[in-house]
Amino acid sequence: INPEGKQKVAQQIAQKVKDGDVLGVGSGSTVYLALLAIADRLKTEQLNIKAIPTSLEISMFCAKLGIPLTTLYEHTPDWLFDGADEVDPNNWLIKGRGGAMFKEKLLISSSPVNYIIVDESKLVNKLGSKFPVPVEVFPQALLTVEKQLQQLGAVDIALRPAKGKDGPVITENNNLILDCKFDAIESGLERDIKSITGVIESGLFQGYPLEILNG
Ligand code: DER
Repeated sequence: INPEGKQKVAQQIAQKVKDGDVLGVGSGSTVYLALLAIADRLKTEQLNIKAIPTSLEISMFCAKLGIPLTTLYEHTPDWLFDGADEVDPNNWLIKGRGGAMFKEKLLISSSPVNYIIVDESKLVNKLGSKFPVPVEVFPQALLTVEKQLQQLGAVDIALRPAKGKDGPVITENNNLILDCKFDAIESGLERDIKSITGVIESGLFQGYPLEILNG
């Protein structure tokens, strides 16, 4: 992890903010740095901006920083910034270490411009080499989804455990997360995973219009 790199891209994002922007705001620690940099600008500039958050923790942080919140009911984003766990040479991503990949993908797919802010530790030649692909699953569908993920080539599937409470992580959509390791991630895998009934979303992003900002 390169703190200077993360700080650099955070500043780059803050400099992109214009008066009137509705921002899609992803989740994770790099996004936190970008929000701090944006809040710094708000201290000295009149910027009428709104943030559409992708998680409870981001909503709370924006509120704490005085960055006004809005929702997809009222706006779609003018542009978005978010982090990633892995980026490969195709600009495919693995996201979802933070468990917010449903709203992250919803916002990314509703935003015309998407900046993915990373440091070089996130860049990989082979997607899946450092992180599993998280899959959000309707709880009662767990067994049937697991079987079908294995048929898609998942070689190791783990129910994500909660920290600070017994039992599994429960997402903001009241679902569970299966962390899935694949030996190879080919084109179409995101679509195949999503086509399994009981799968809500995955943290695999293939073919989205993304601009990678690497500190
Ligand atoms: O959970 C997510 O998708 C986050 O964006 C994550 O992948 C990046 O988090 P980081 O900036 O803390 O590494």
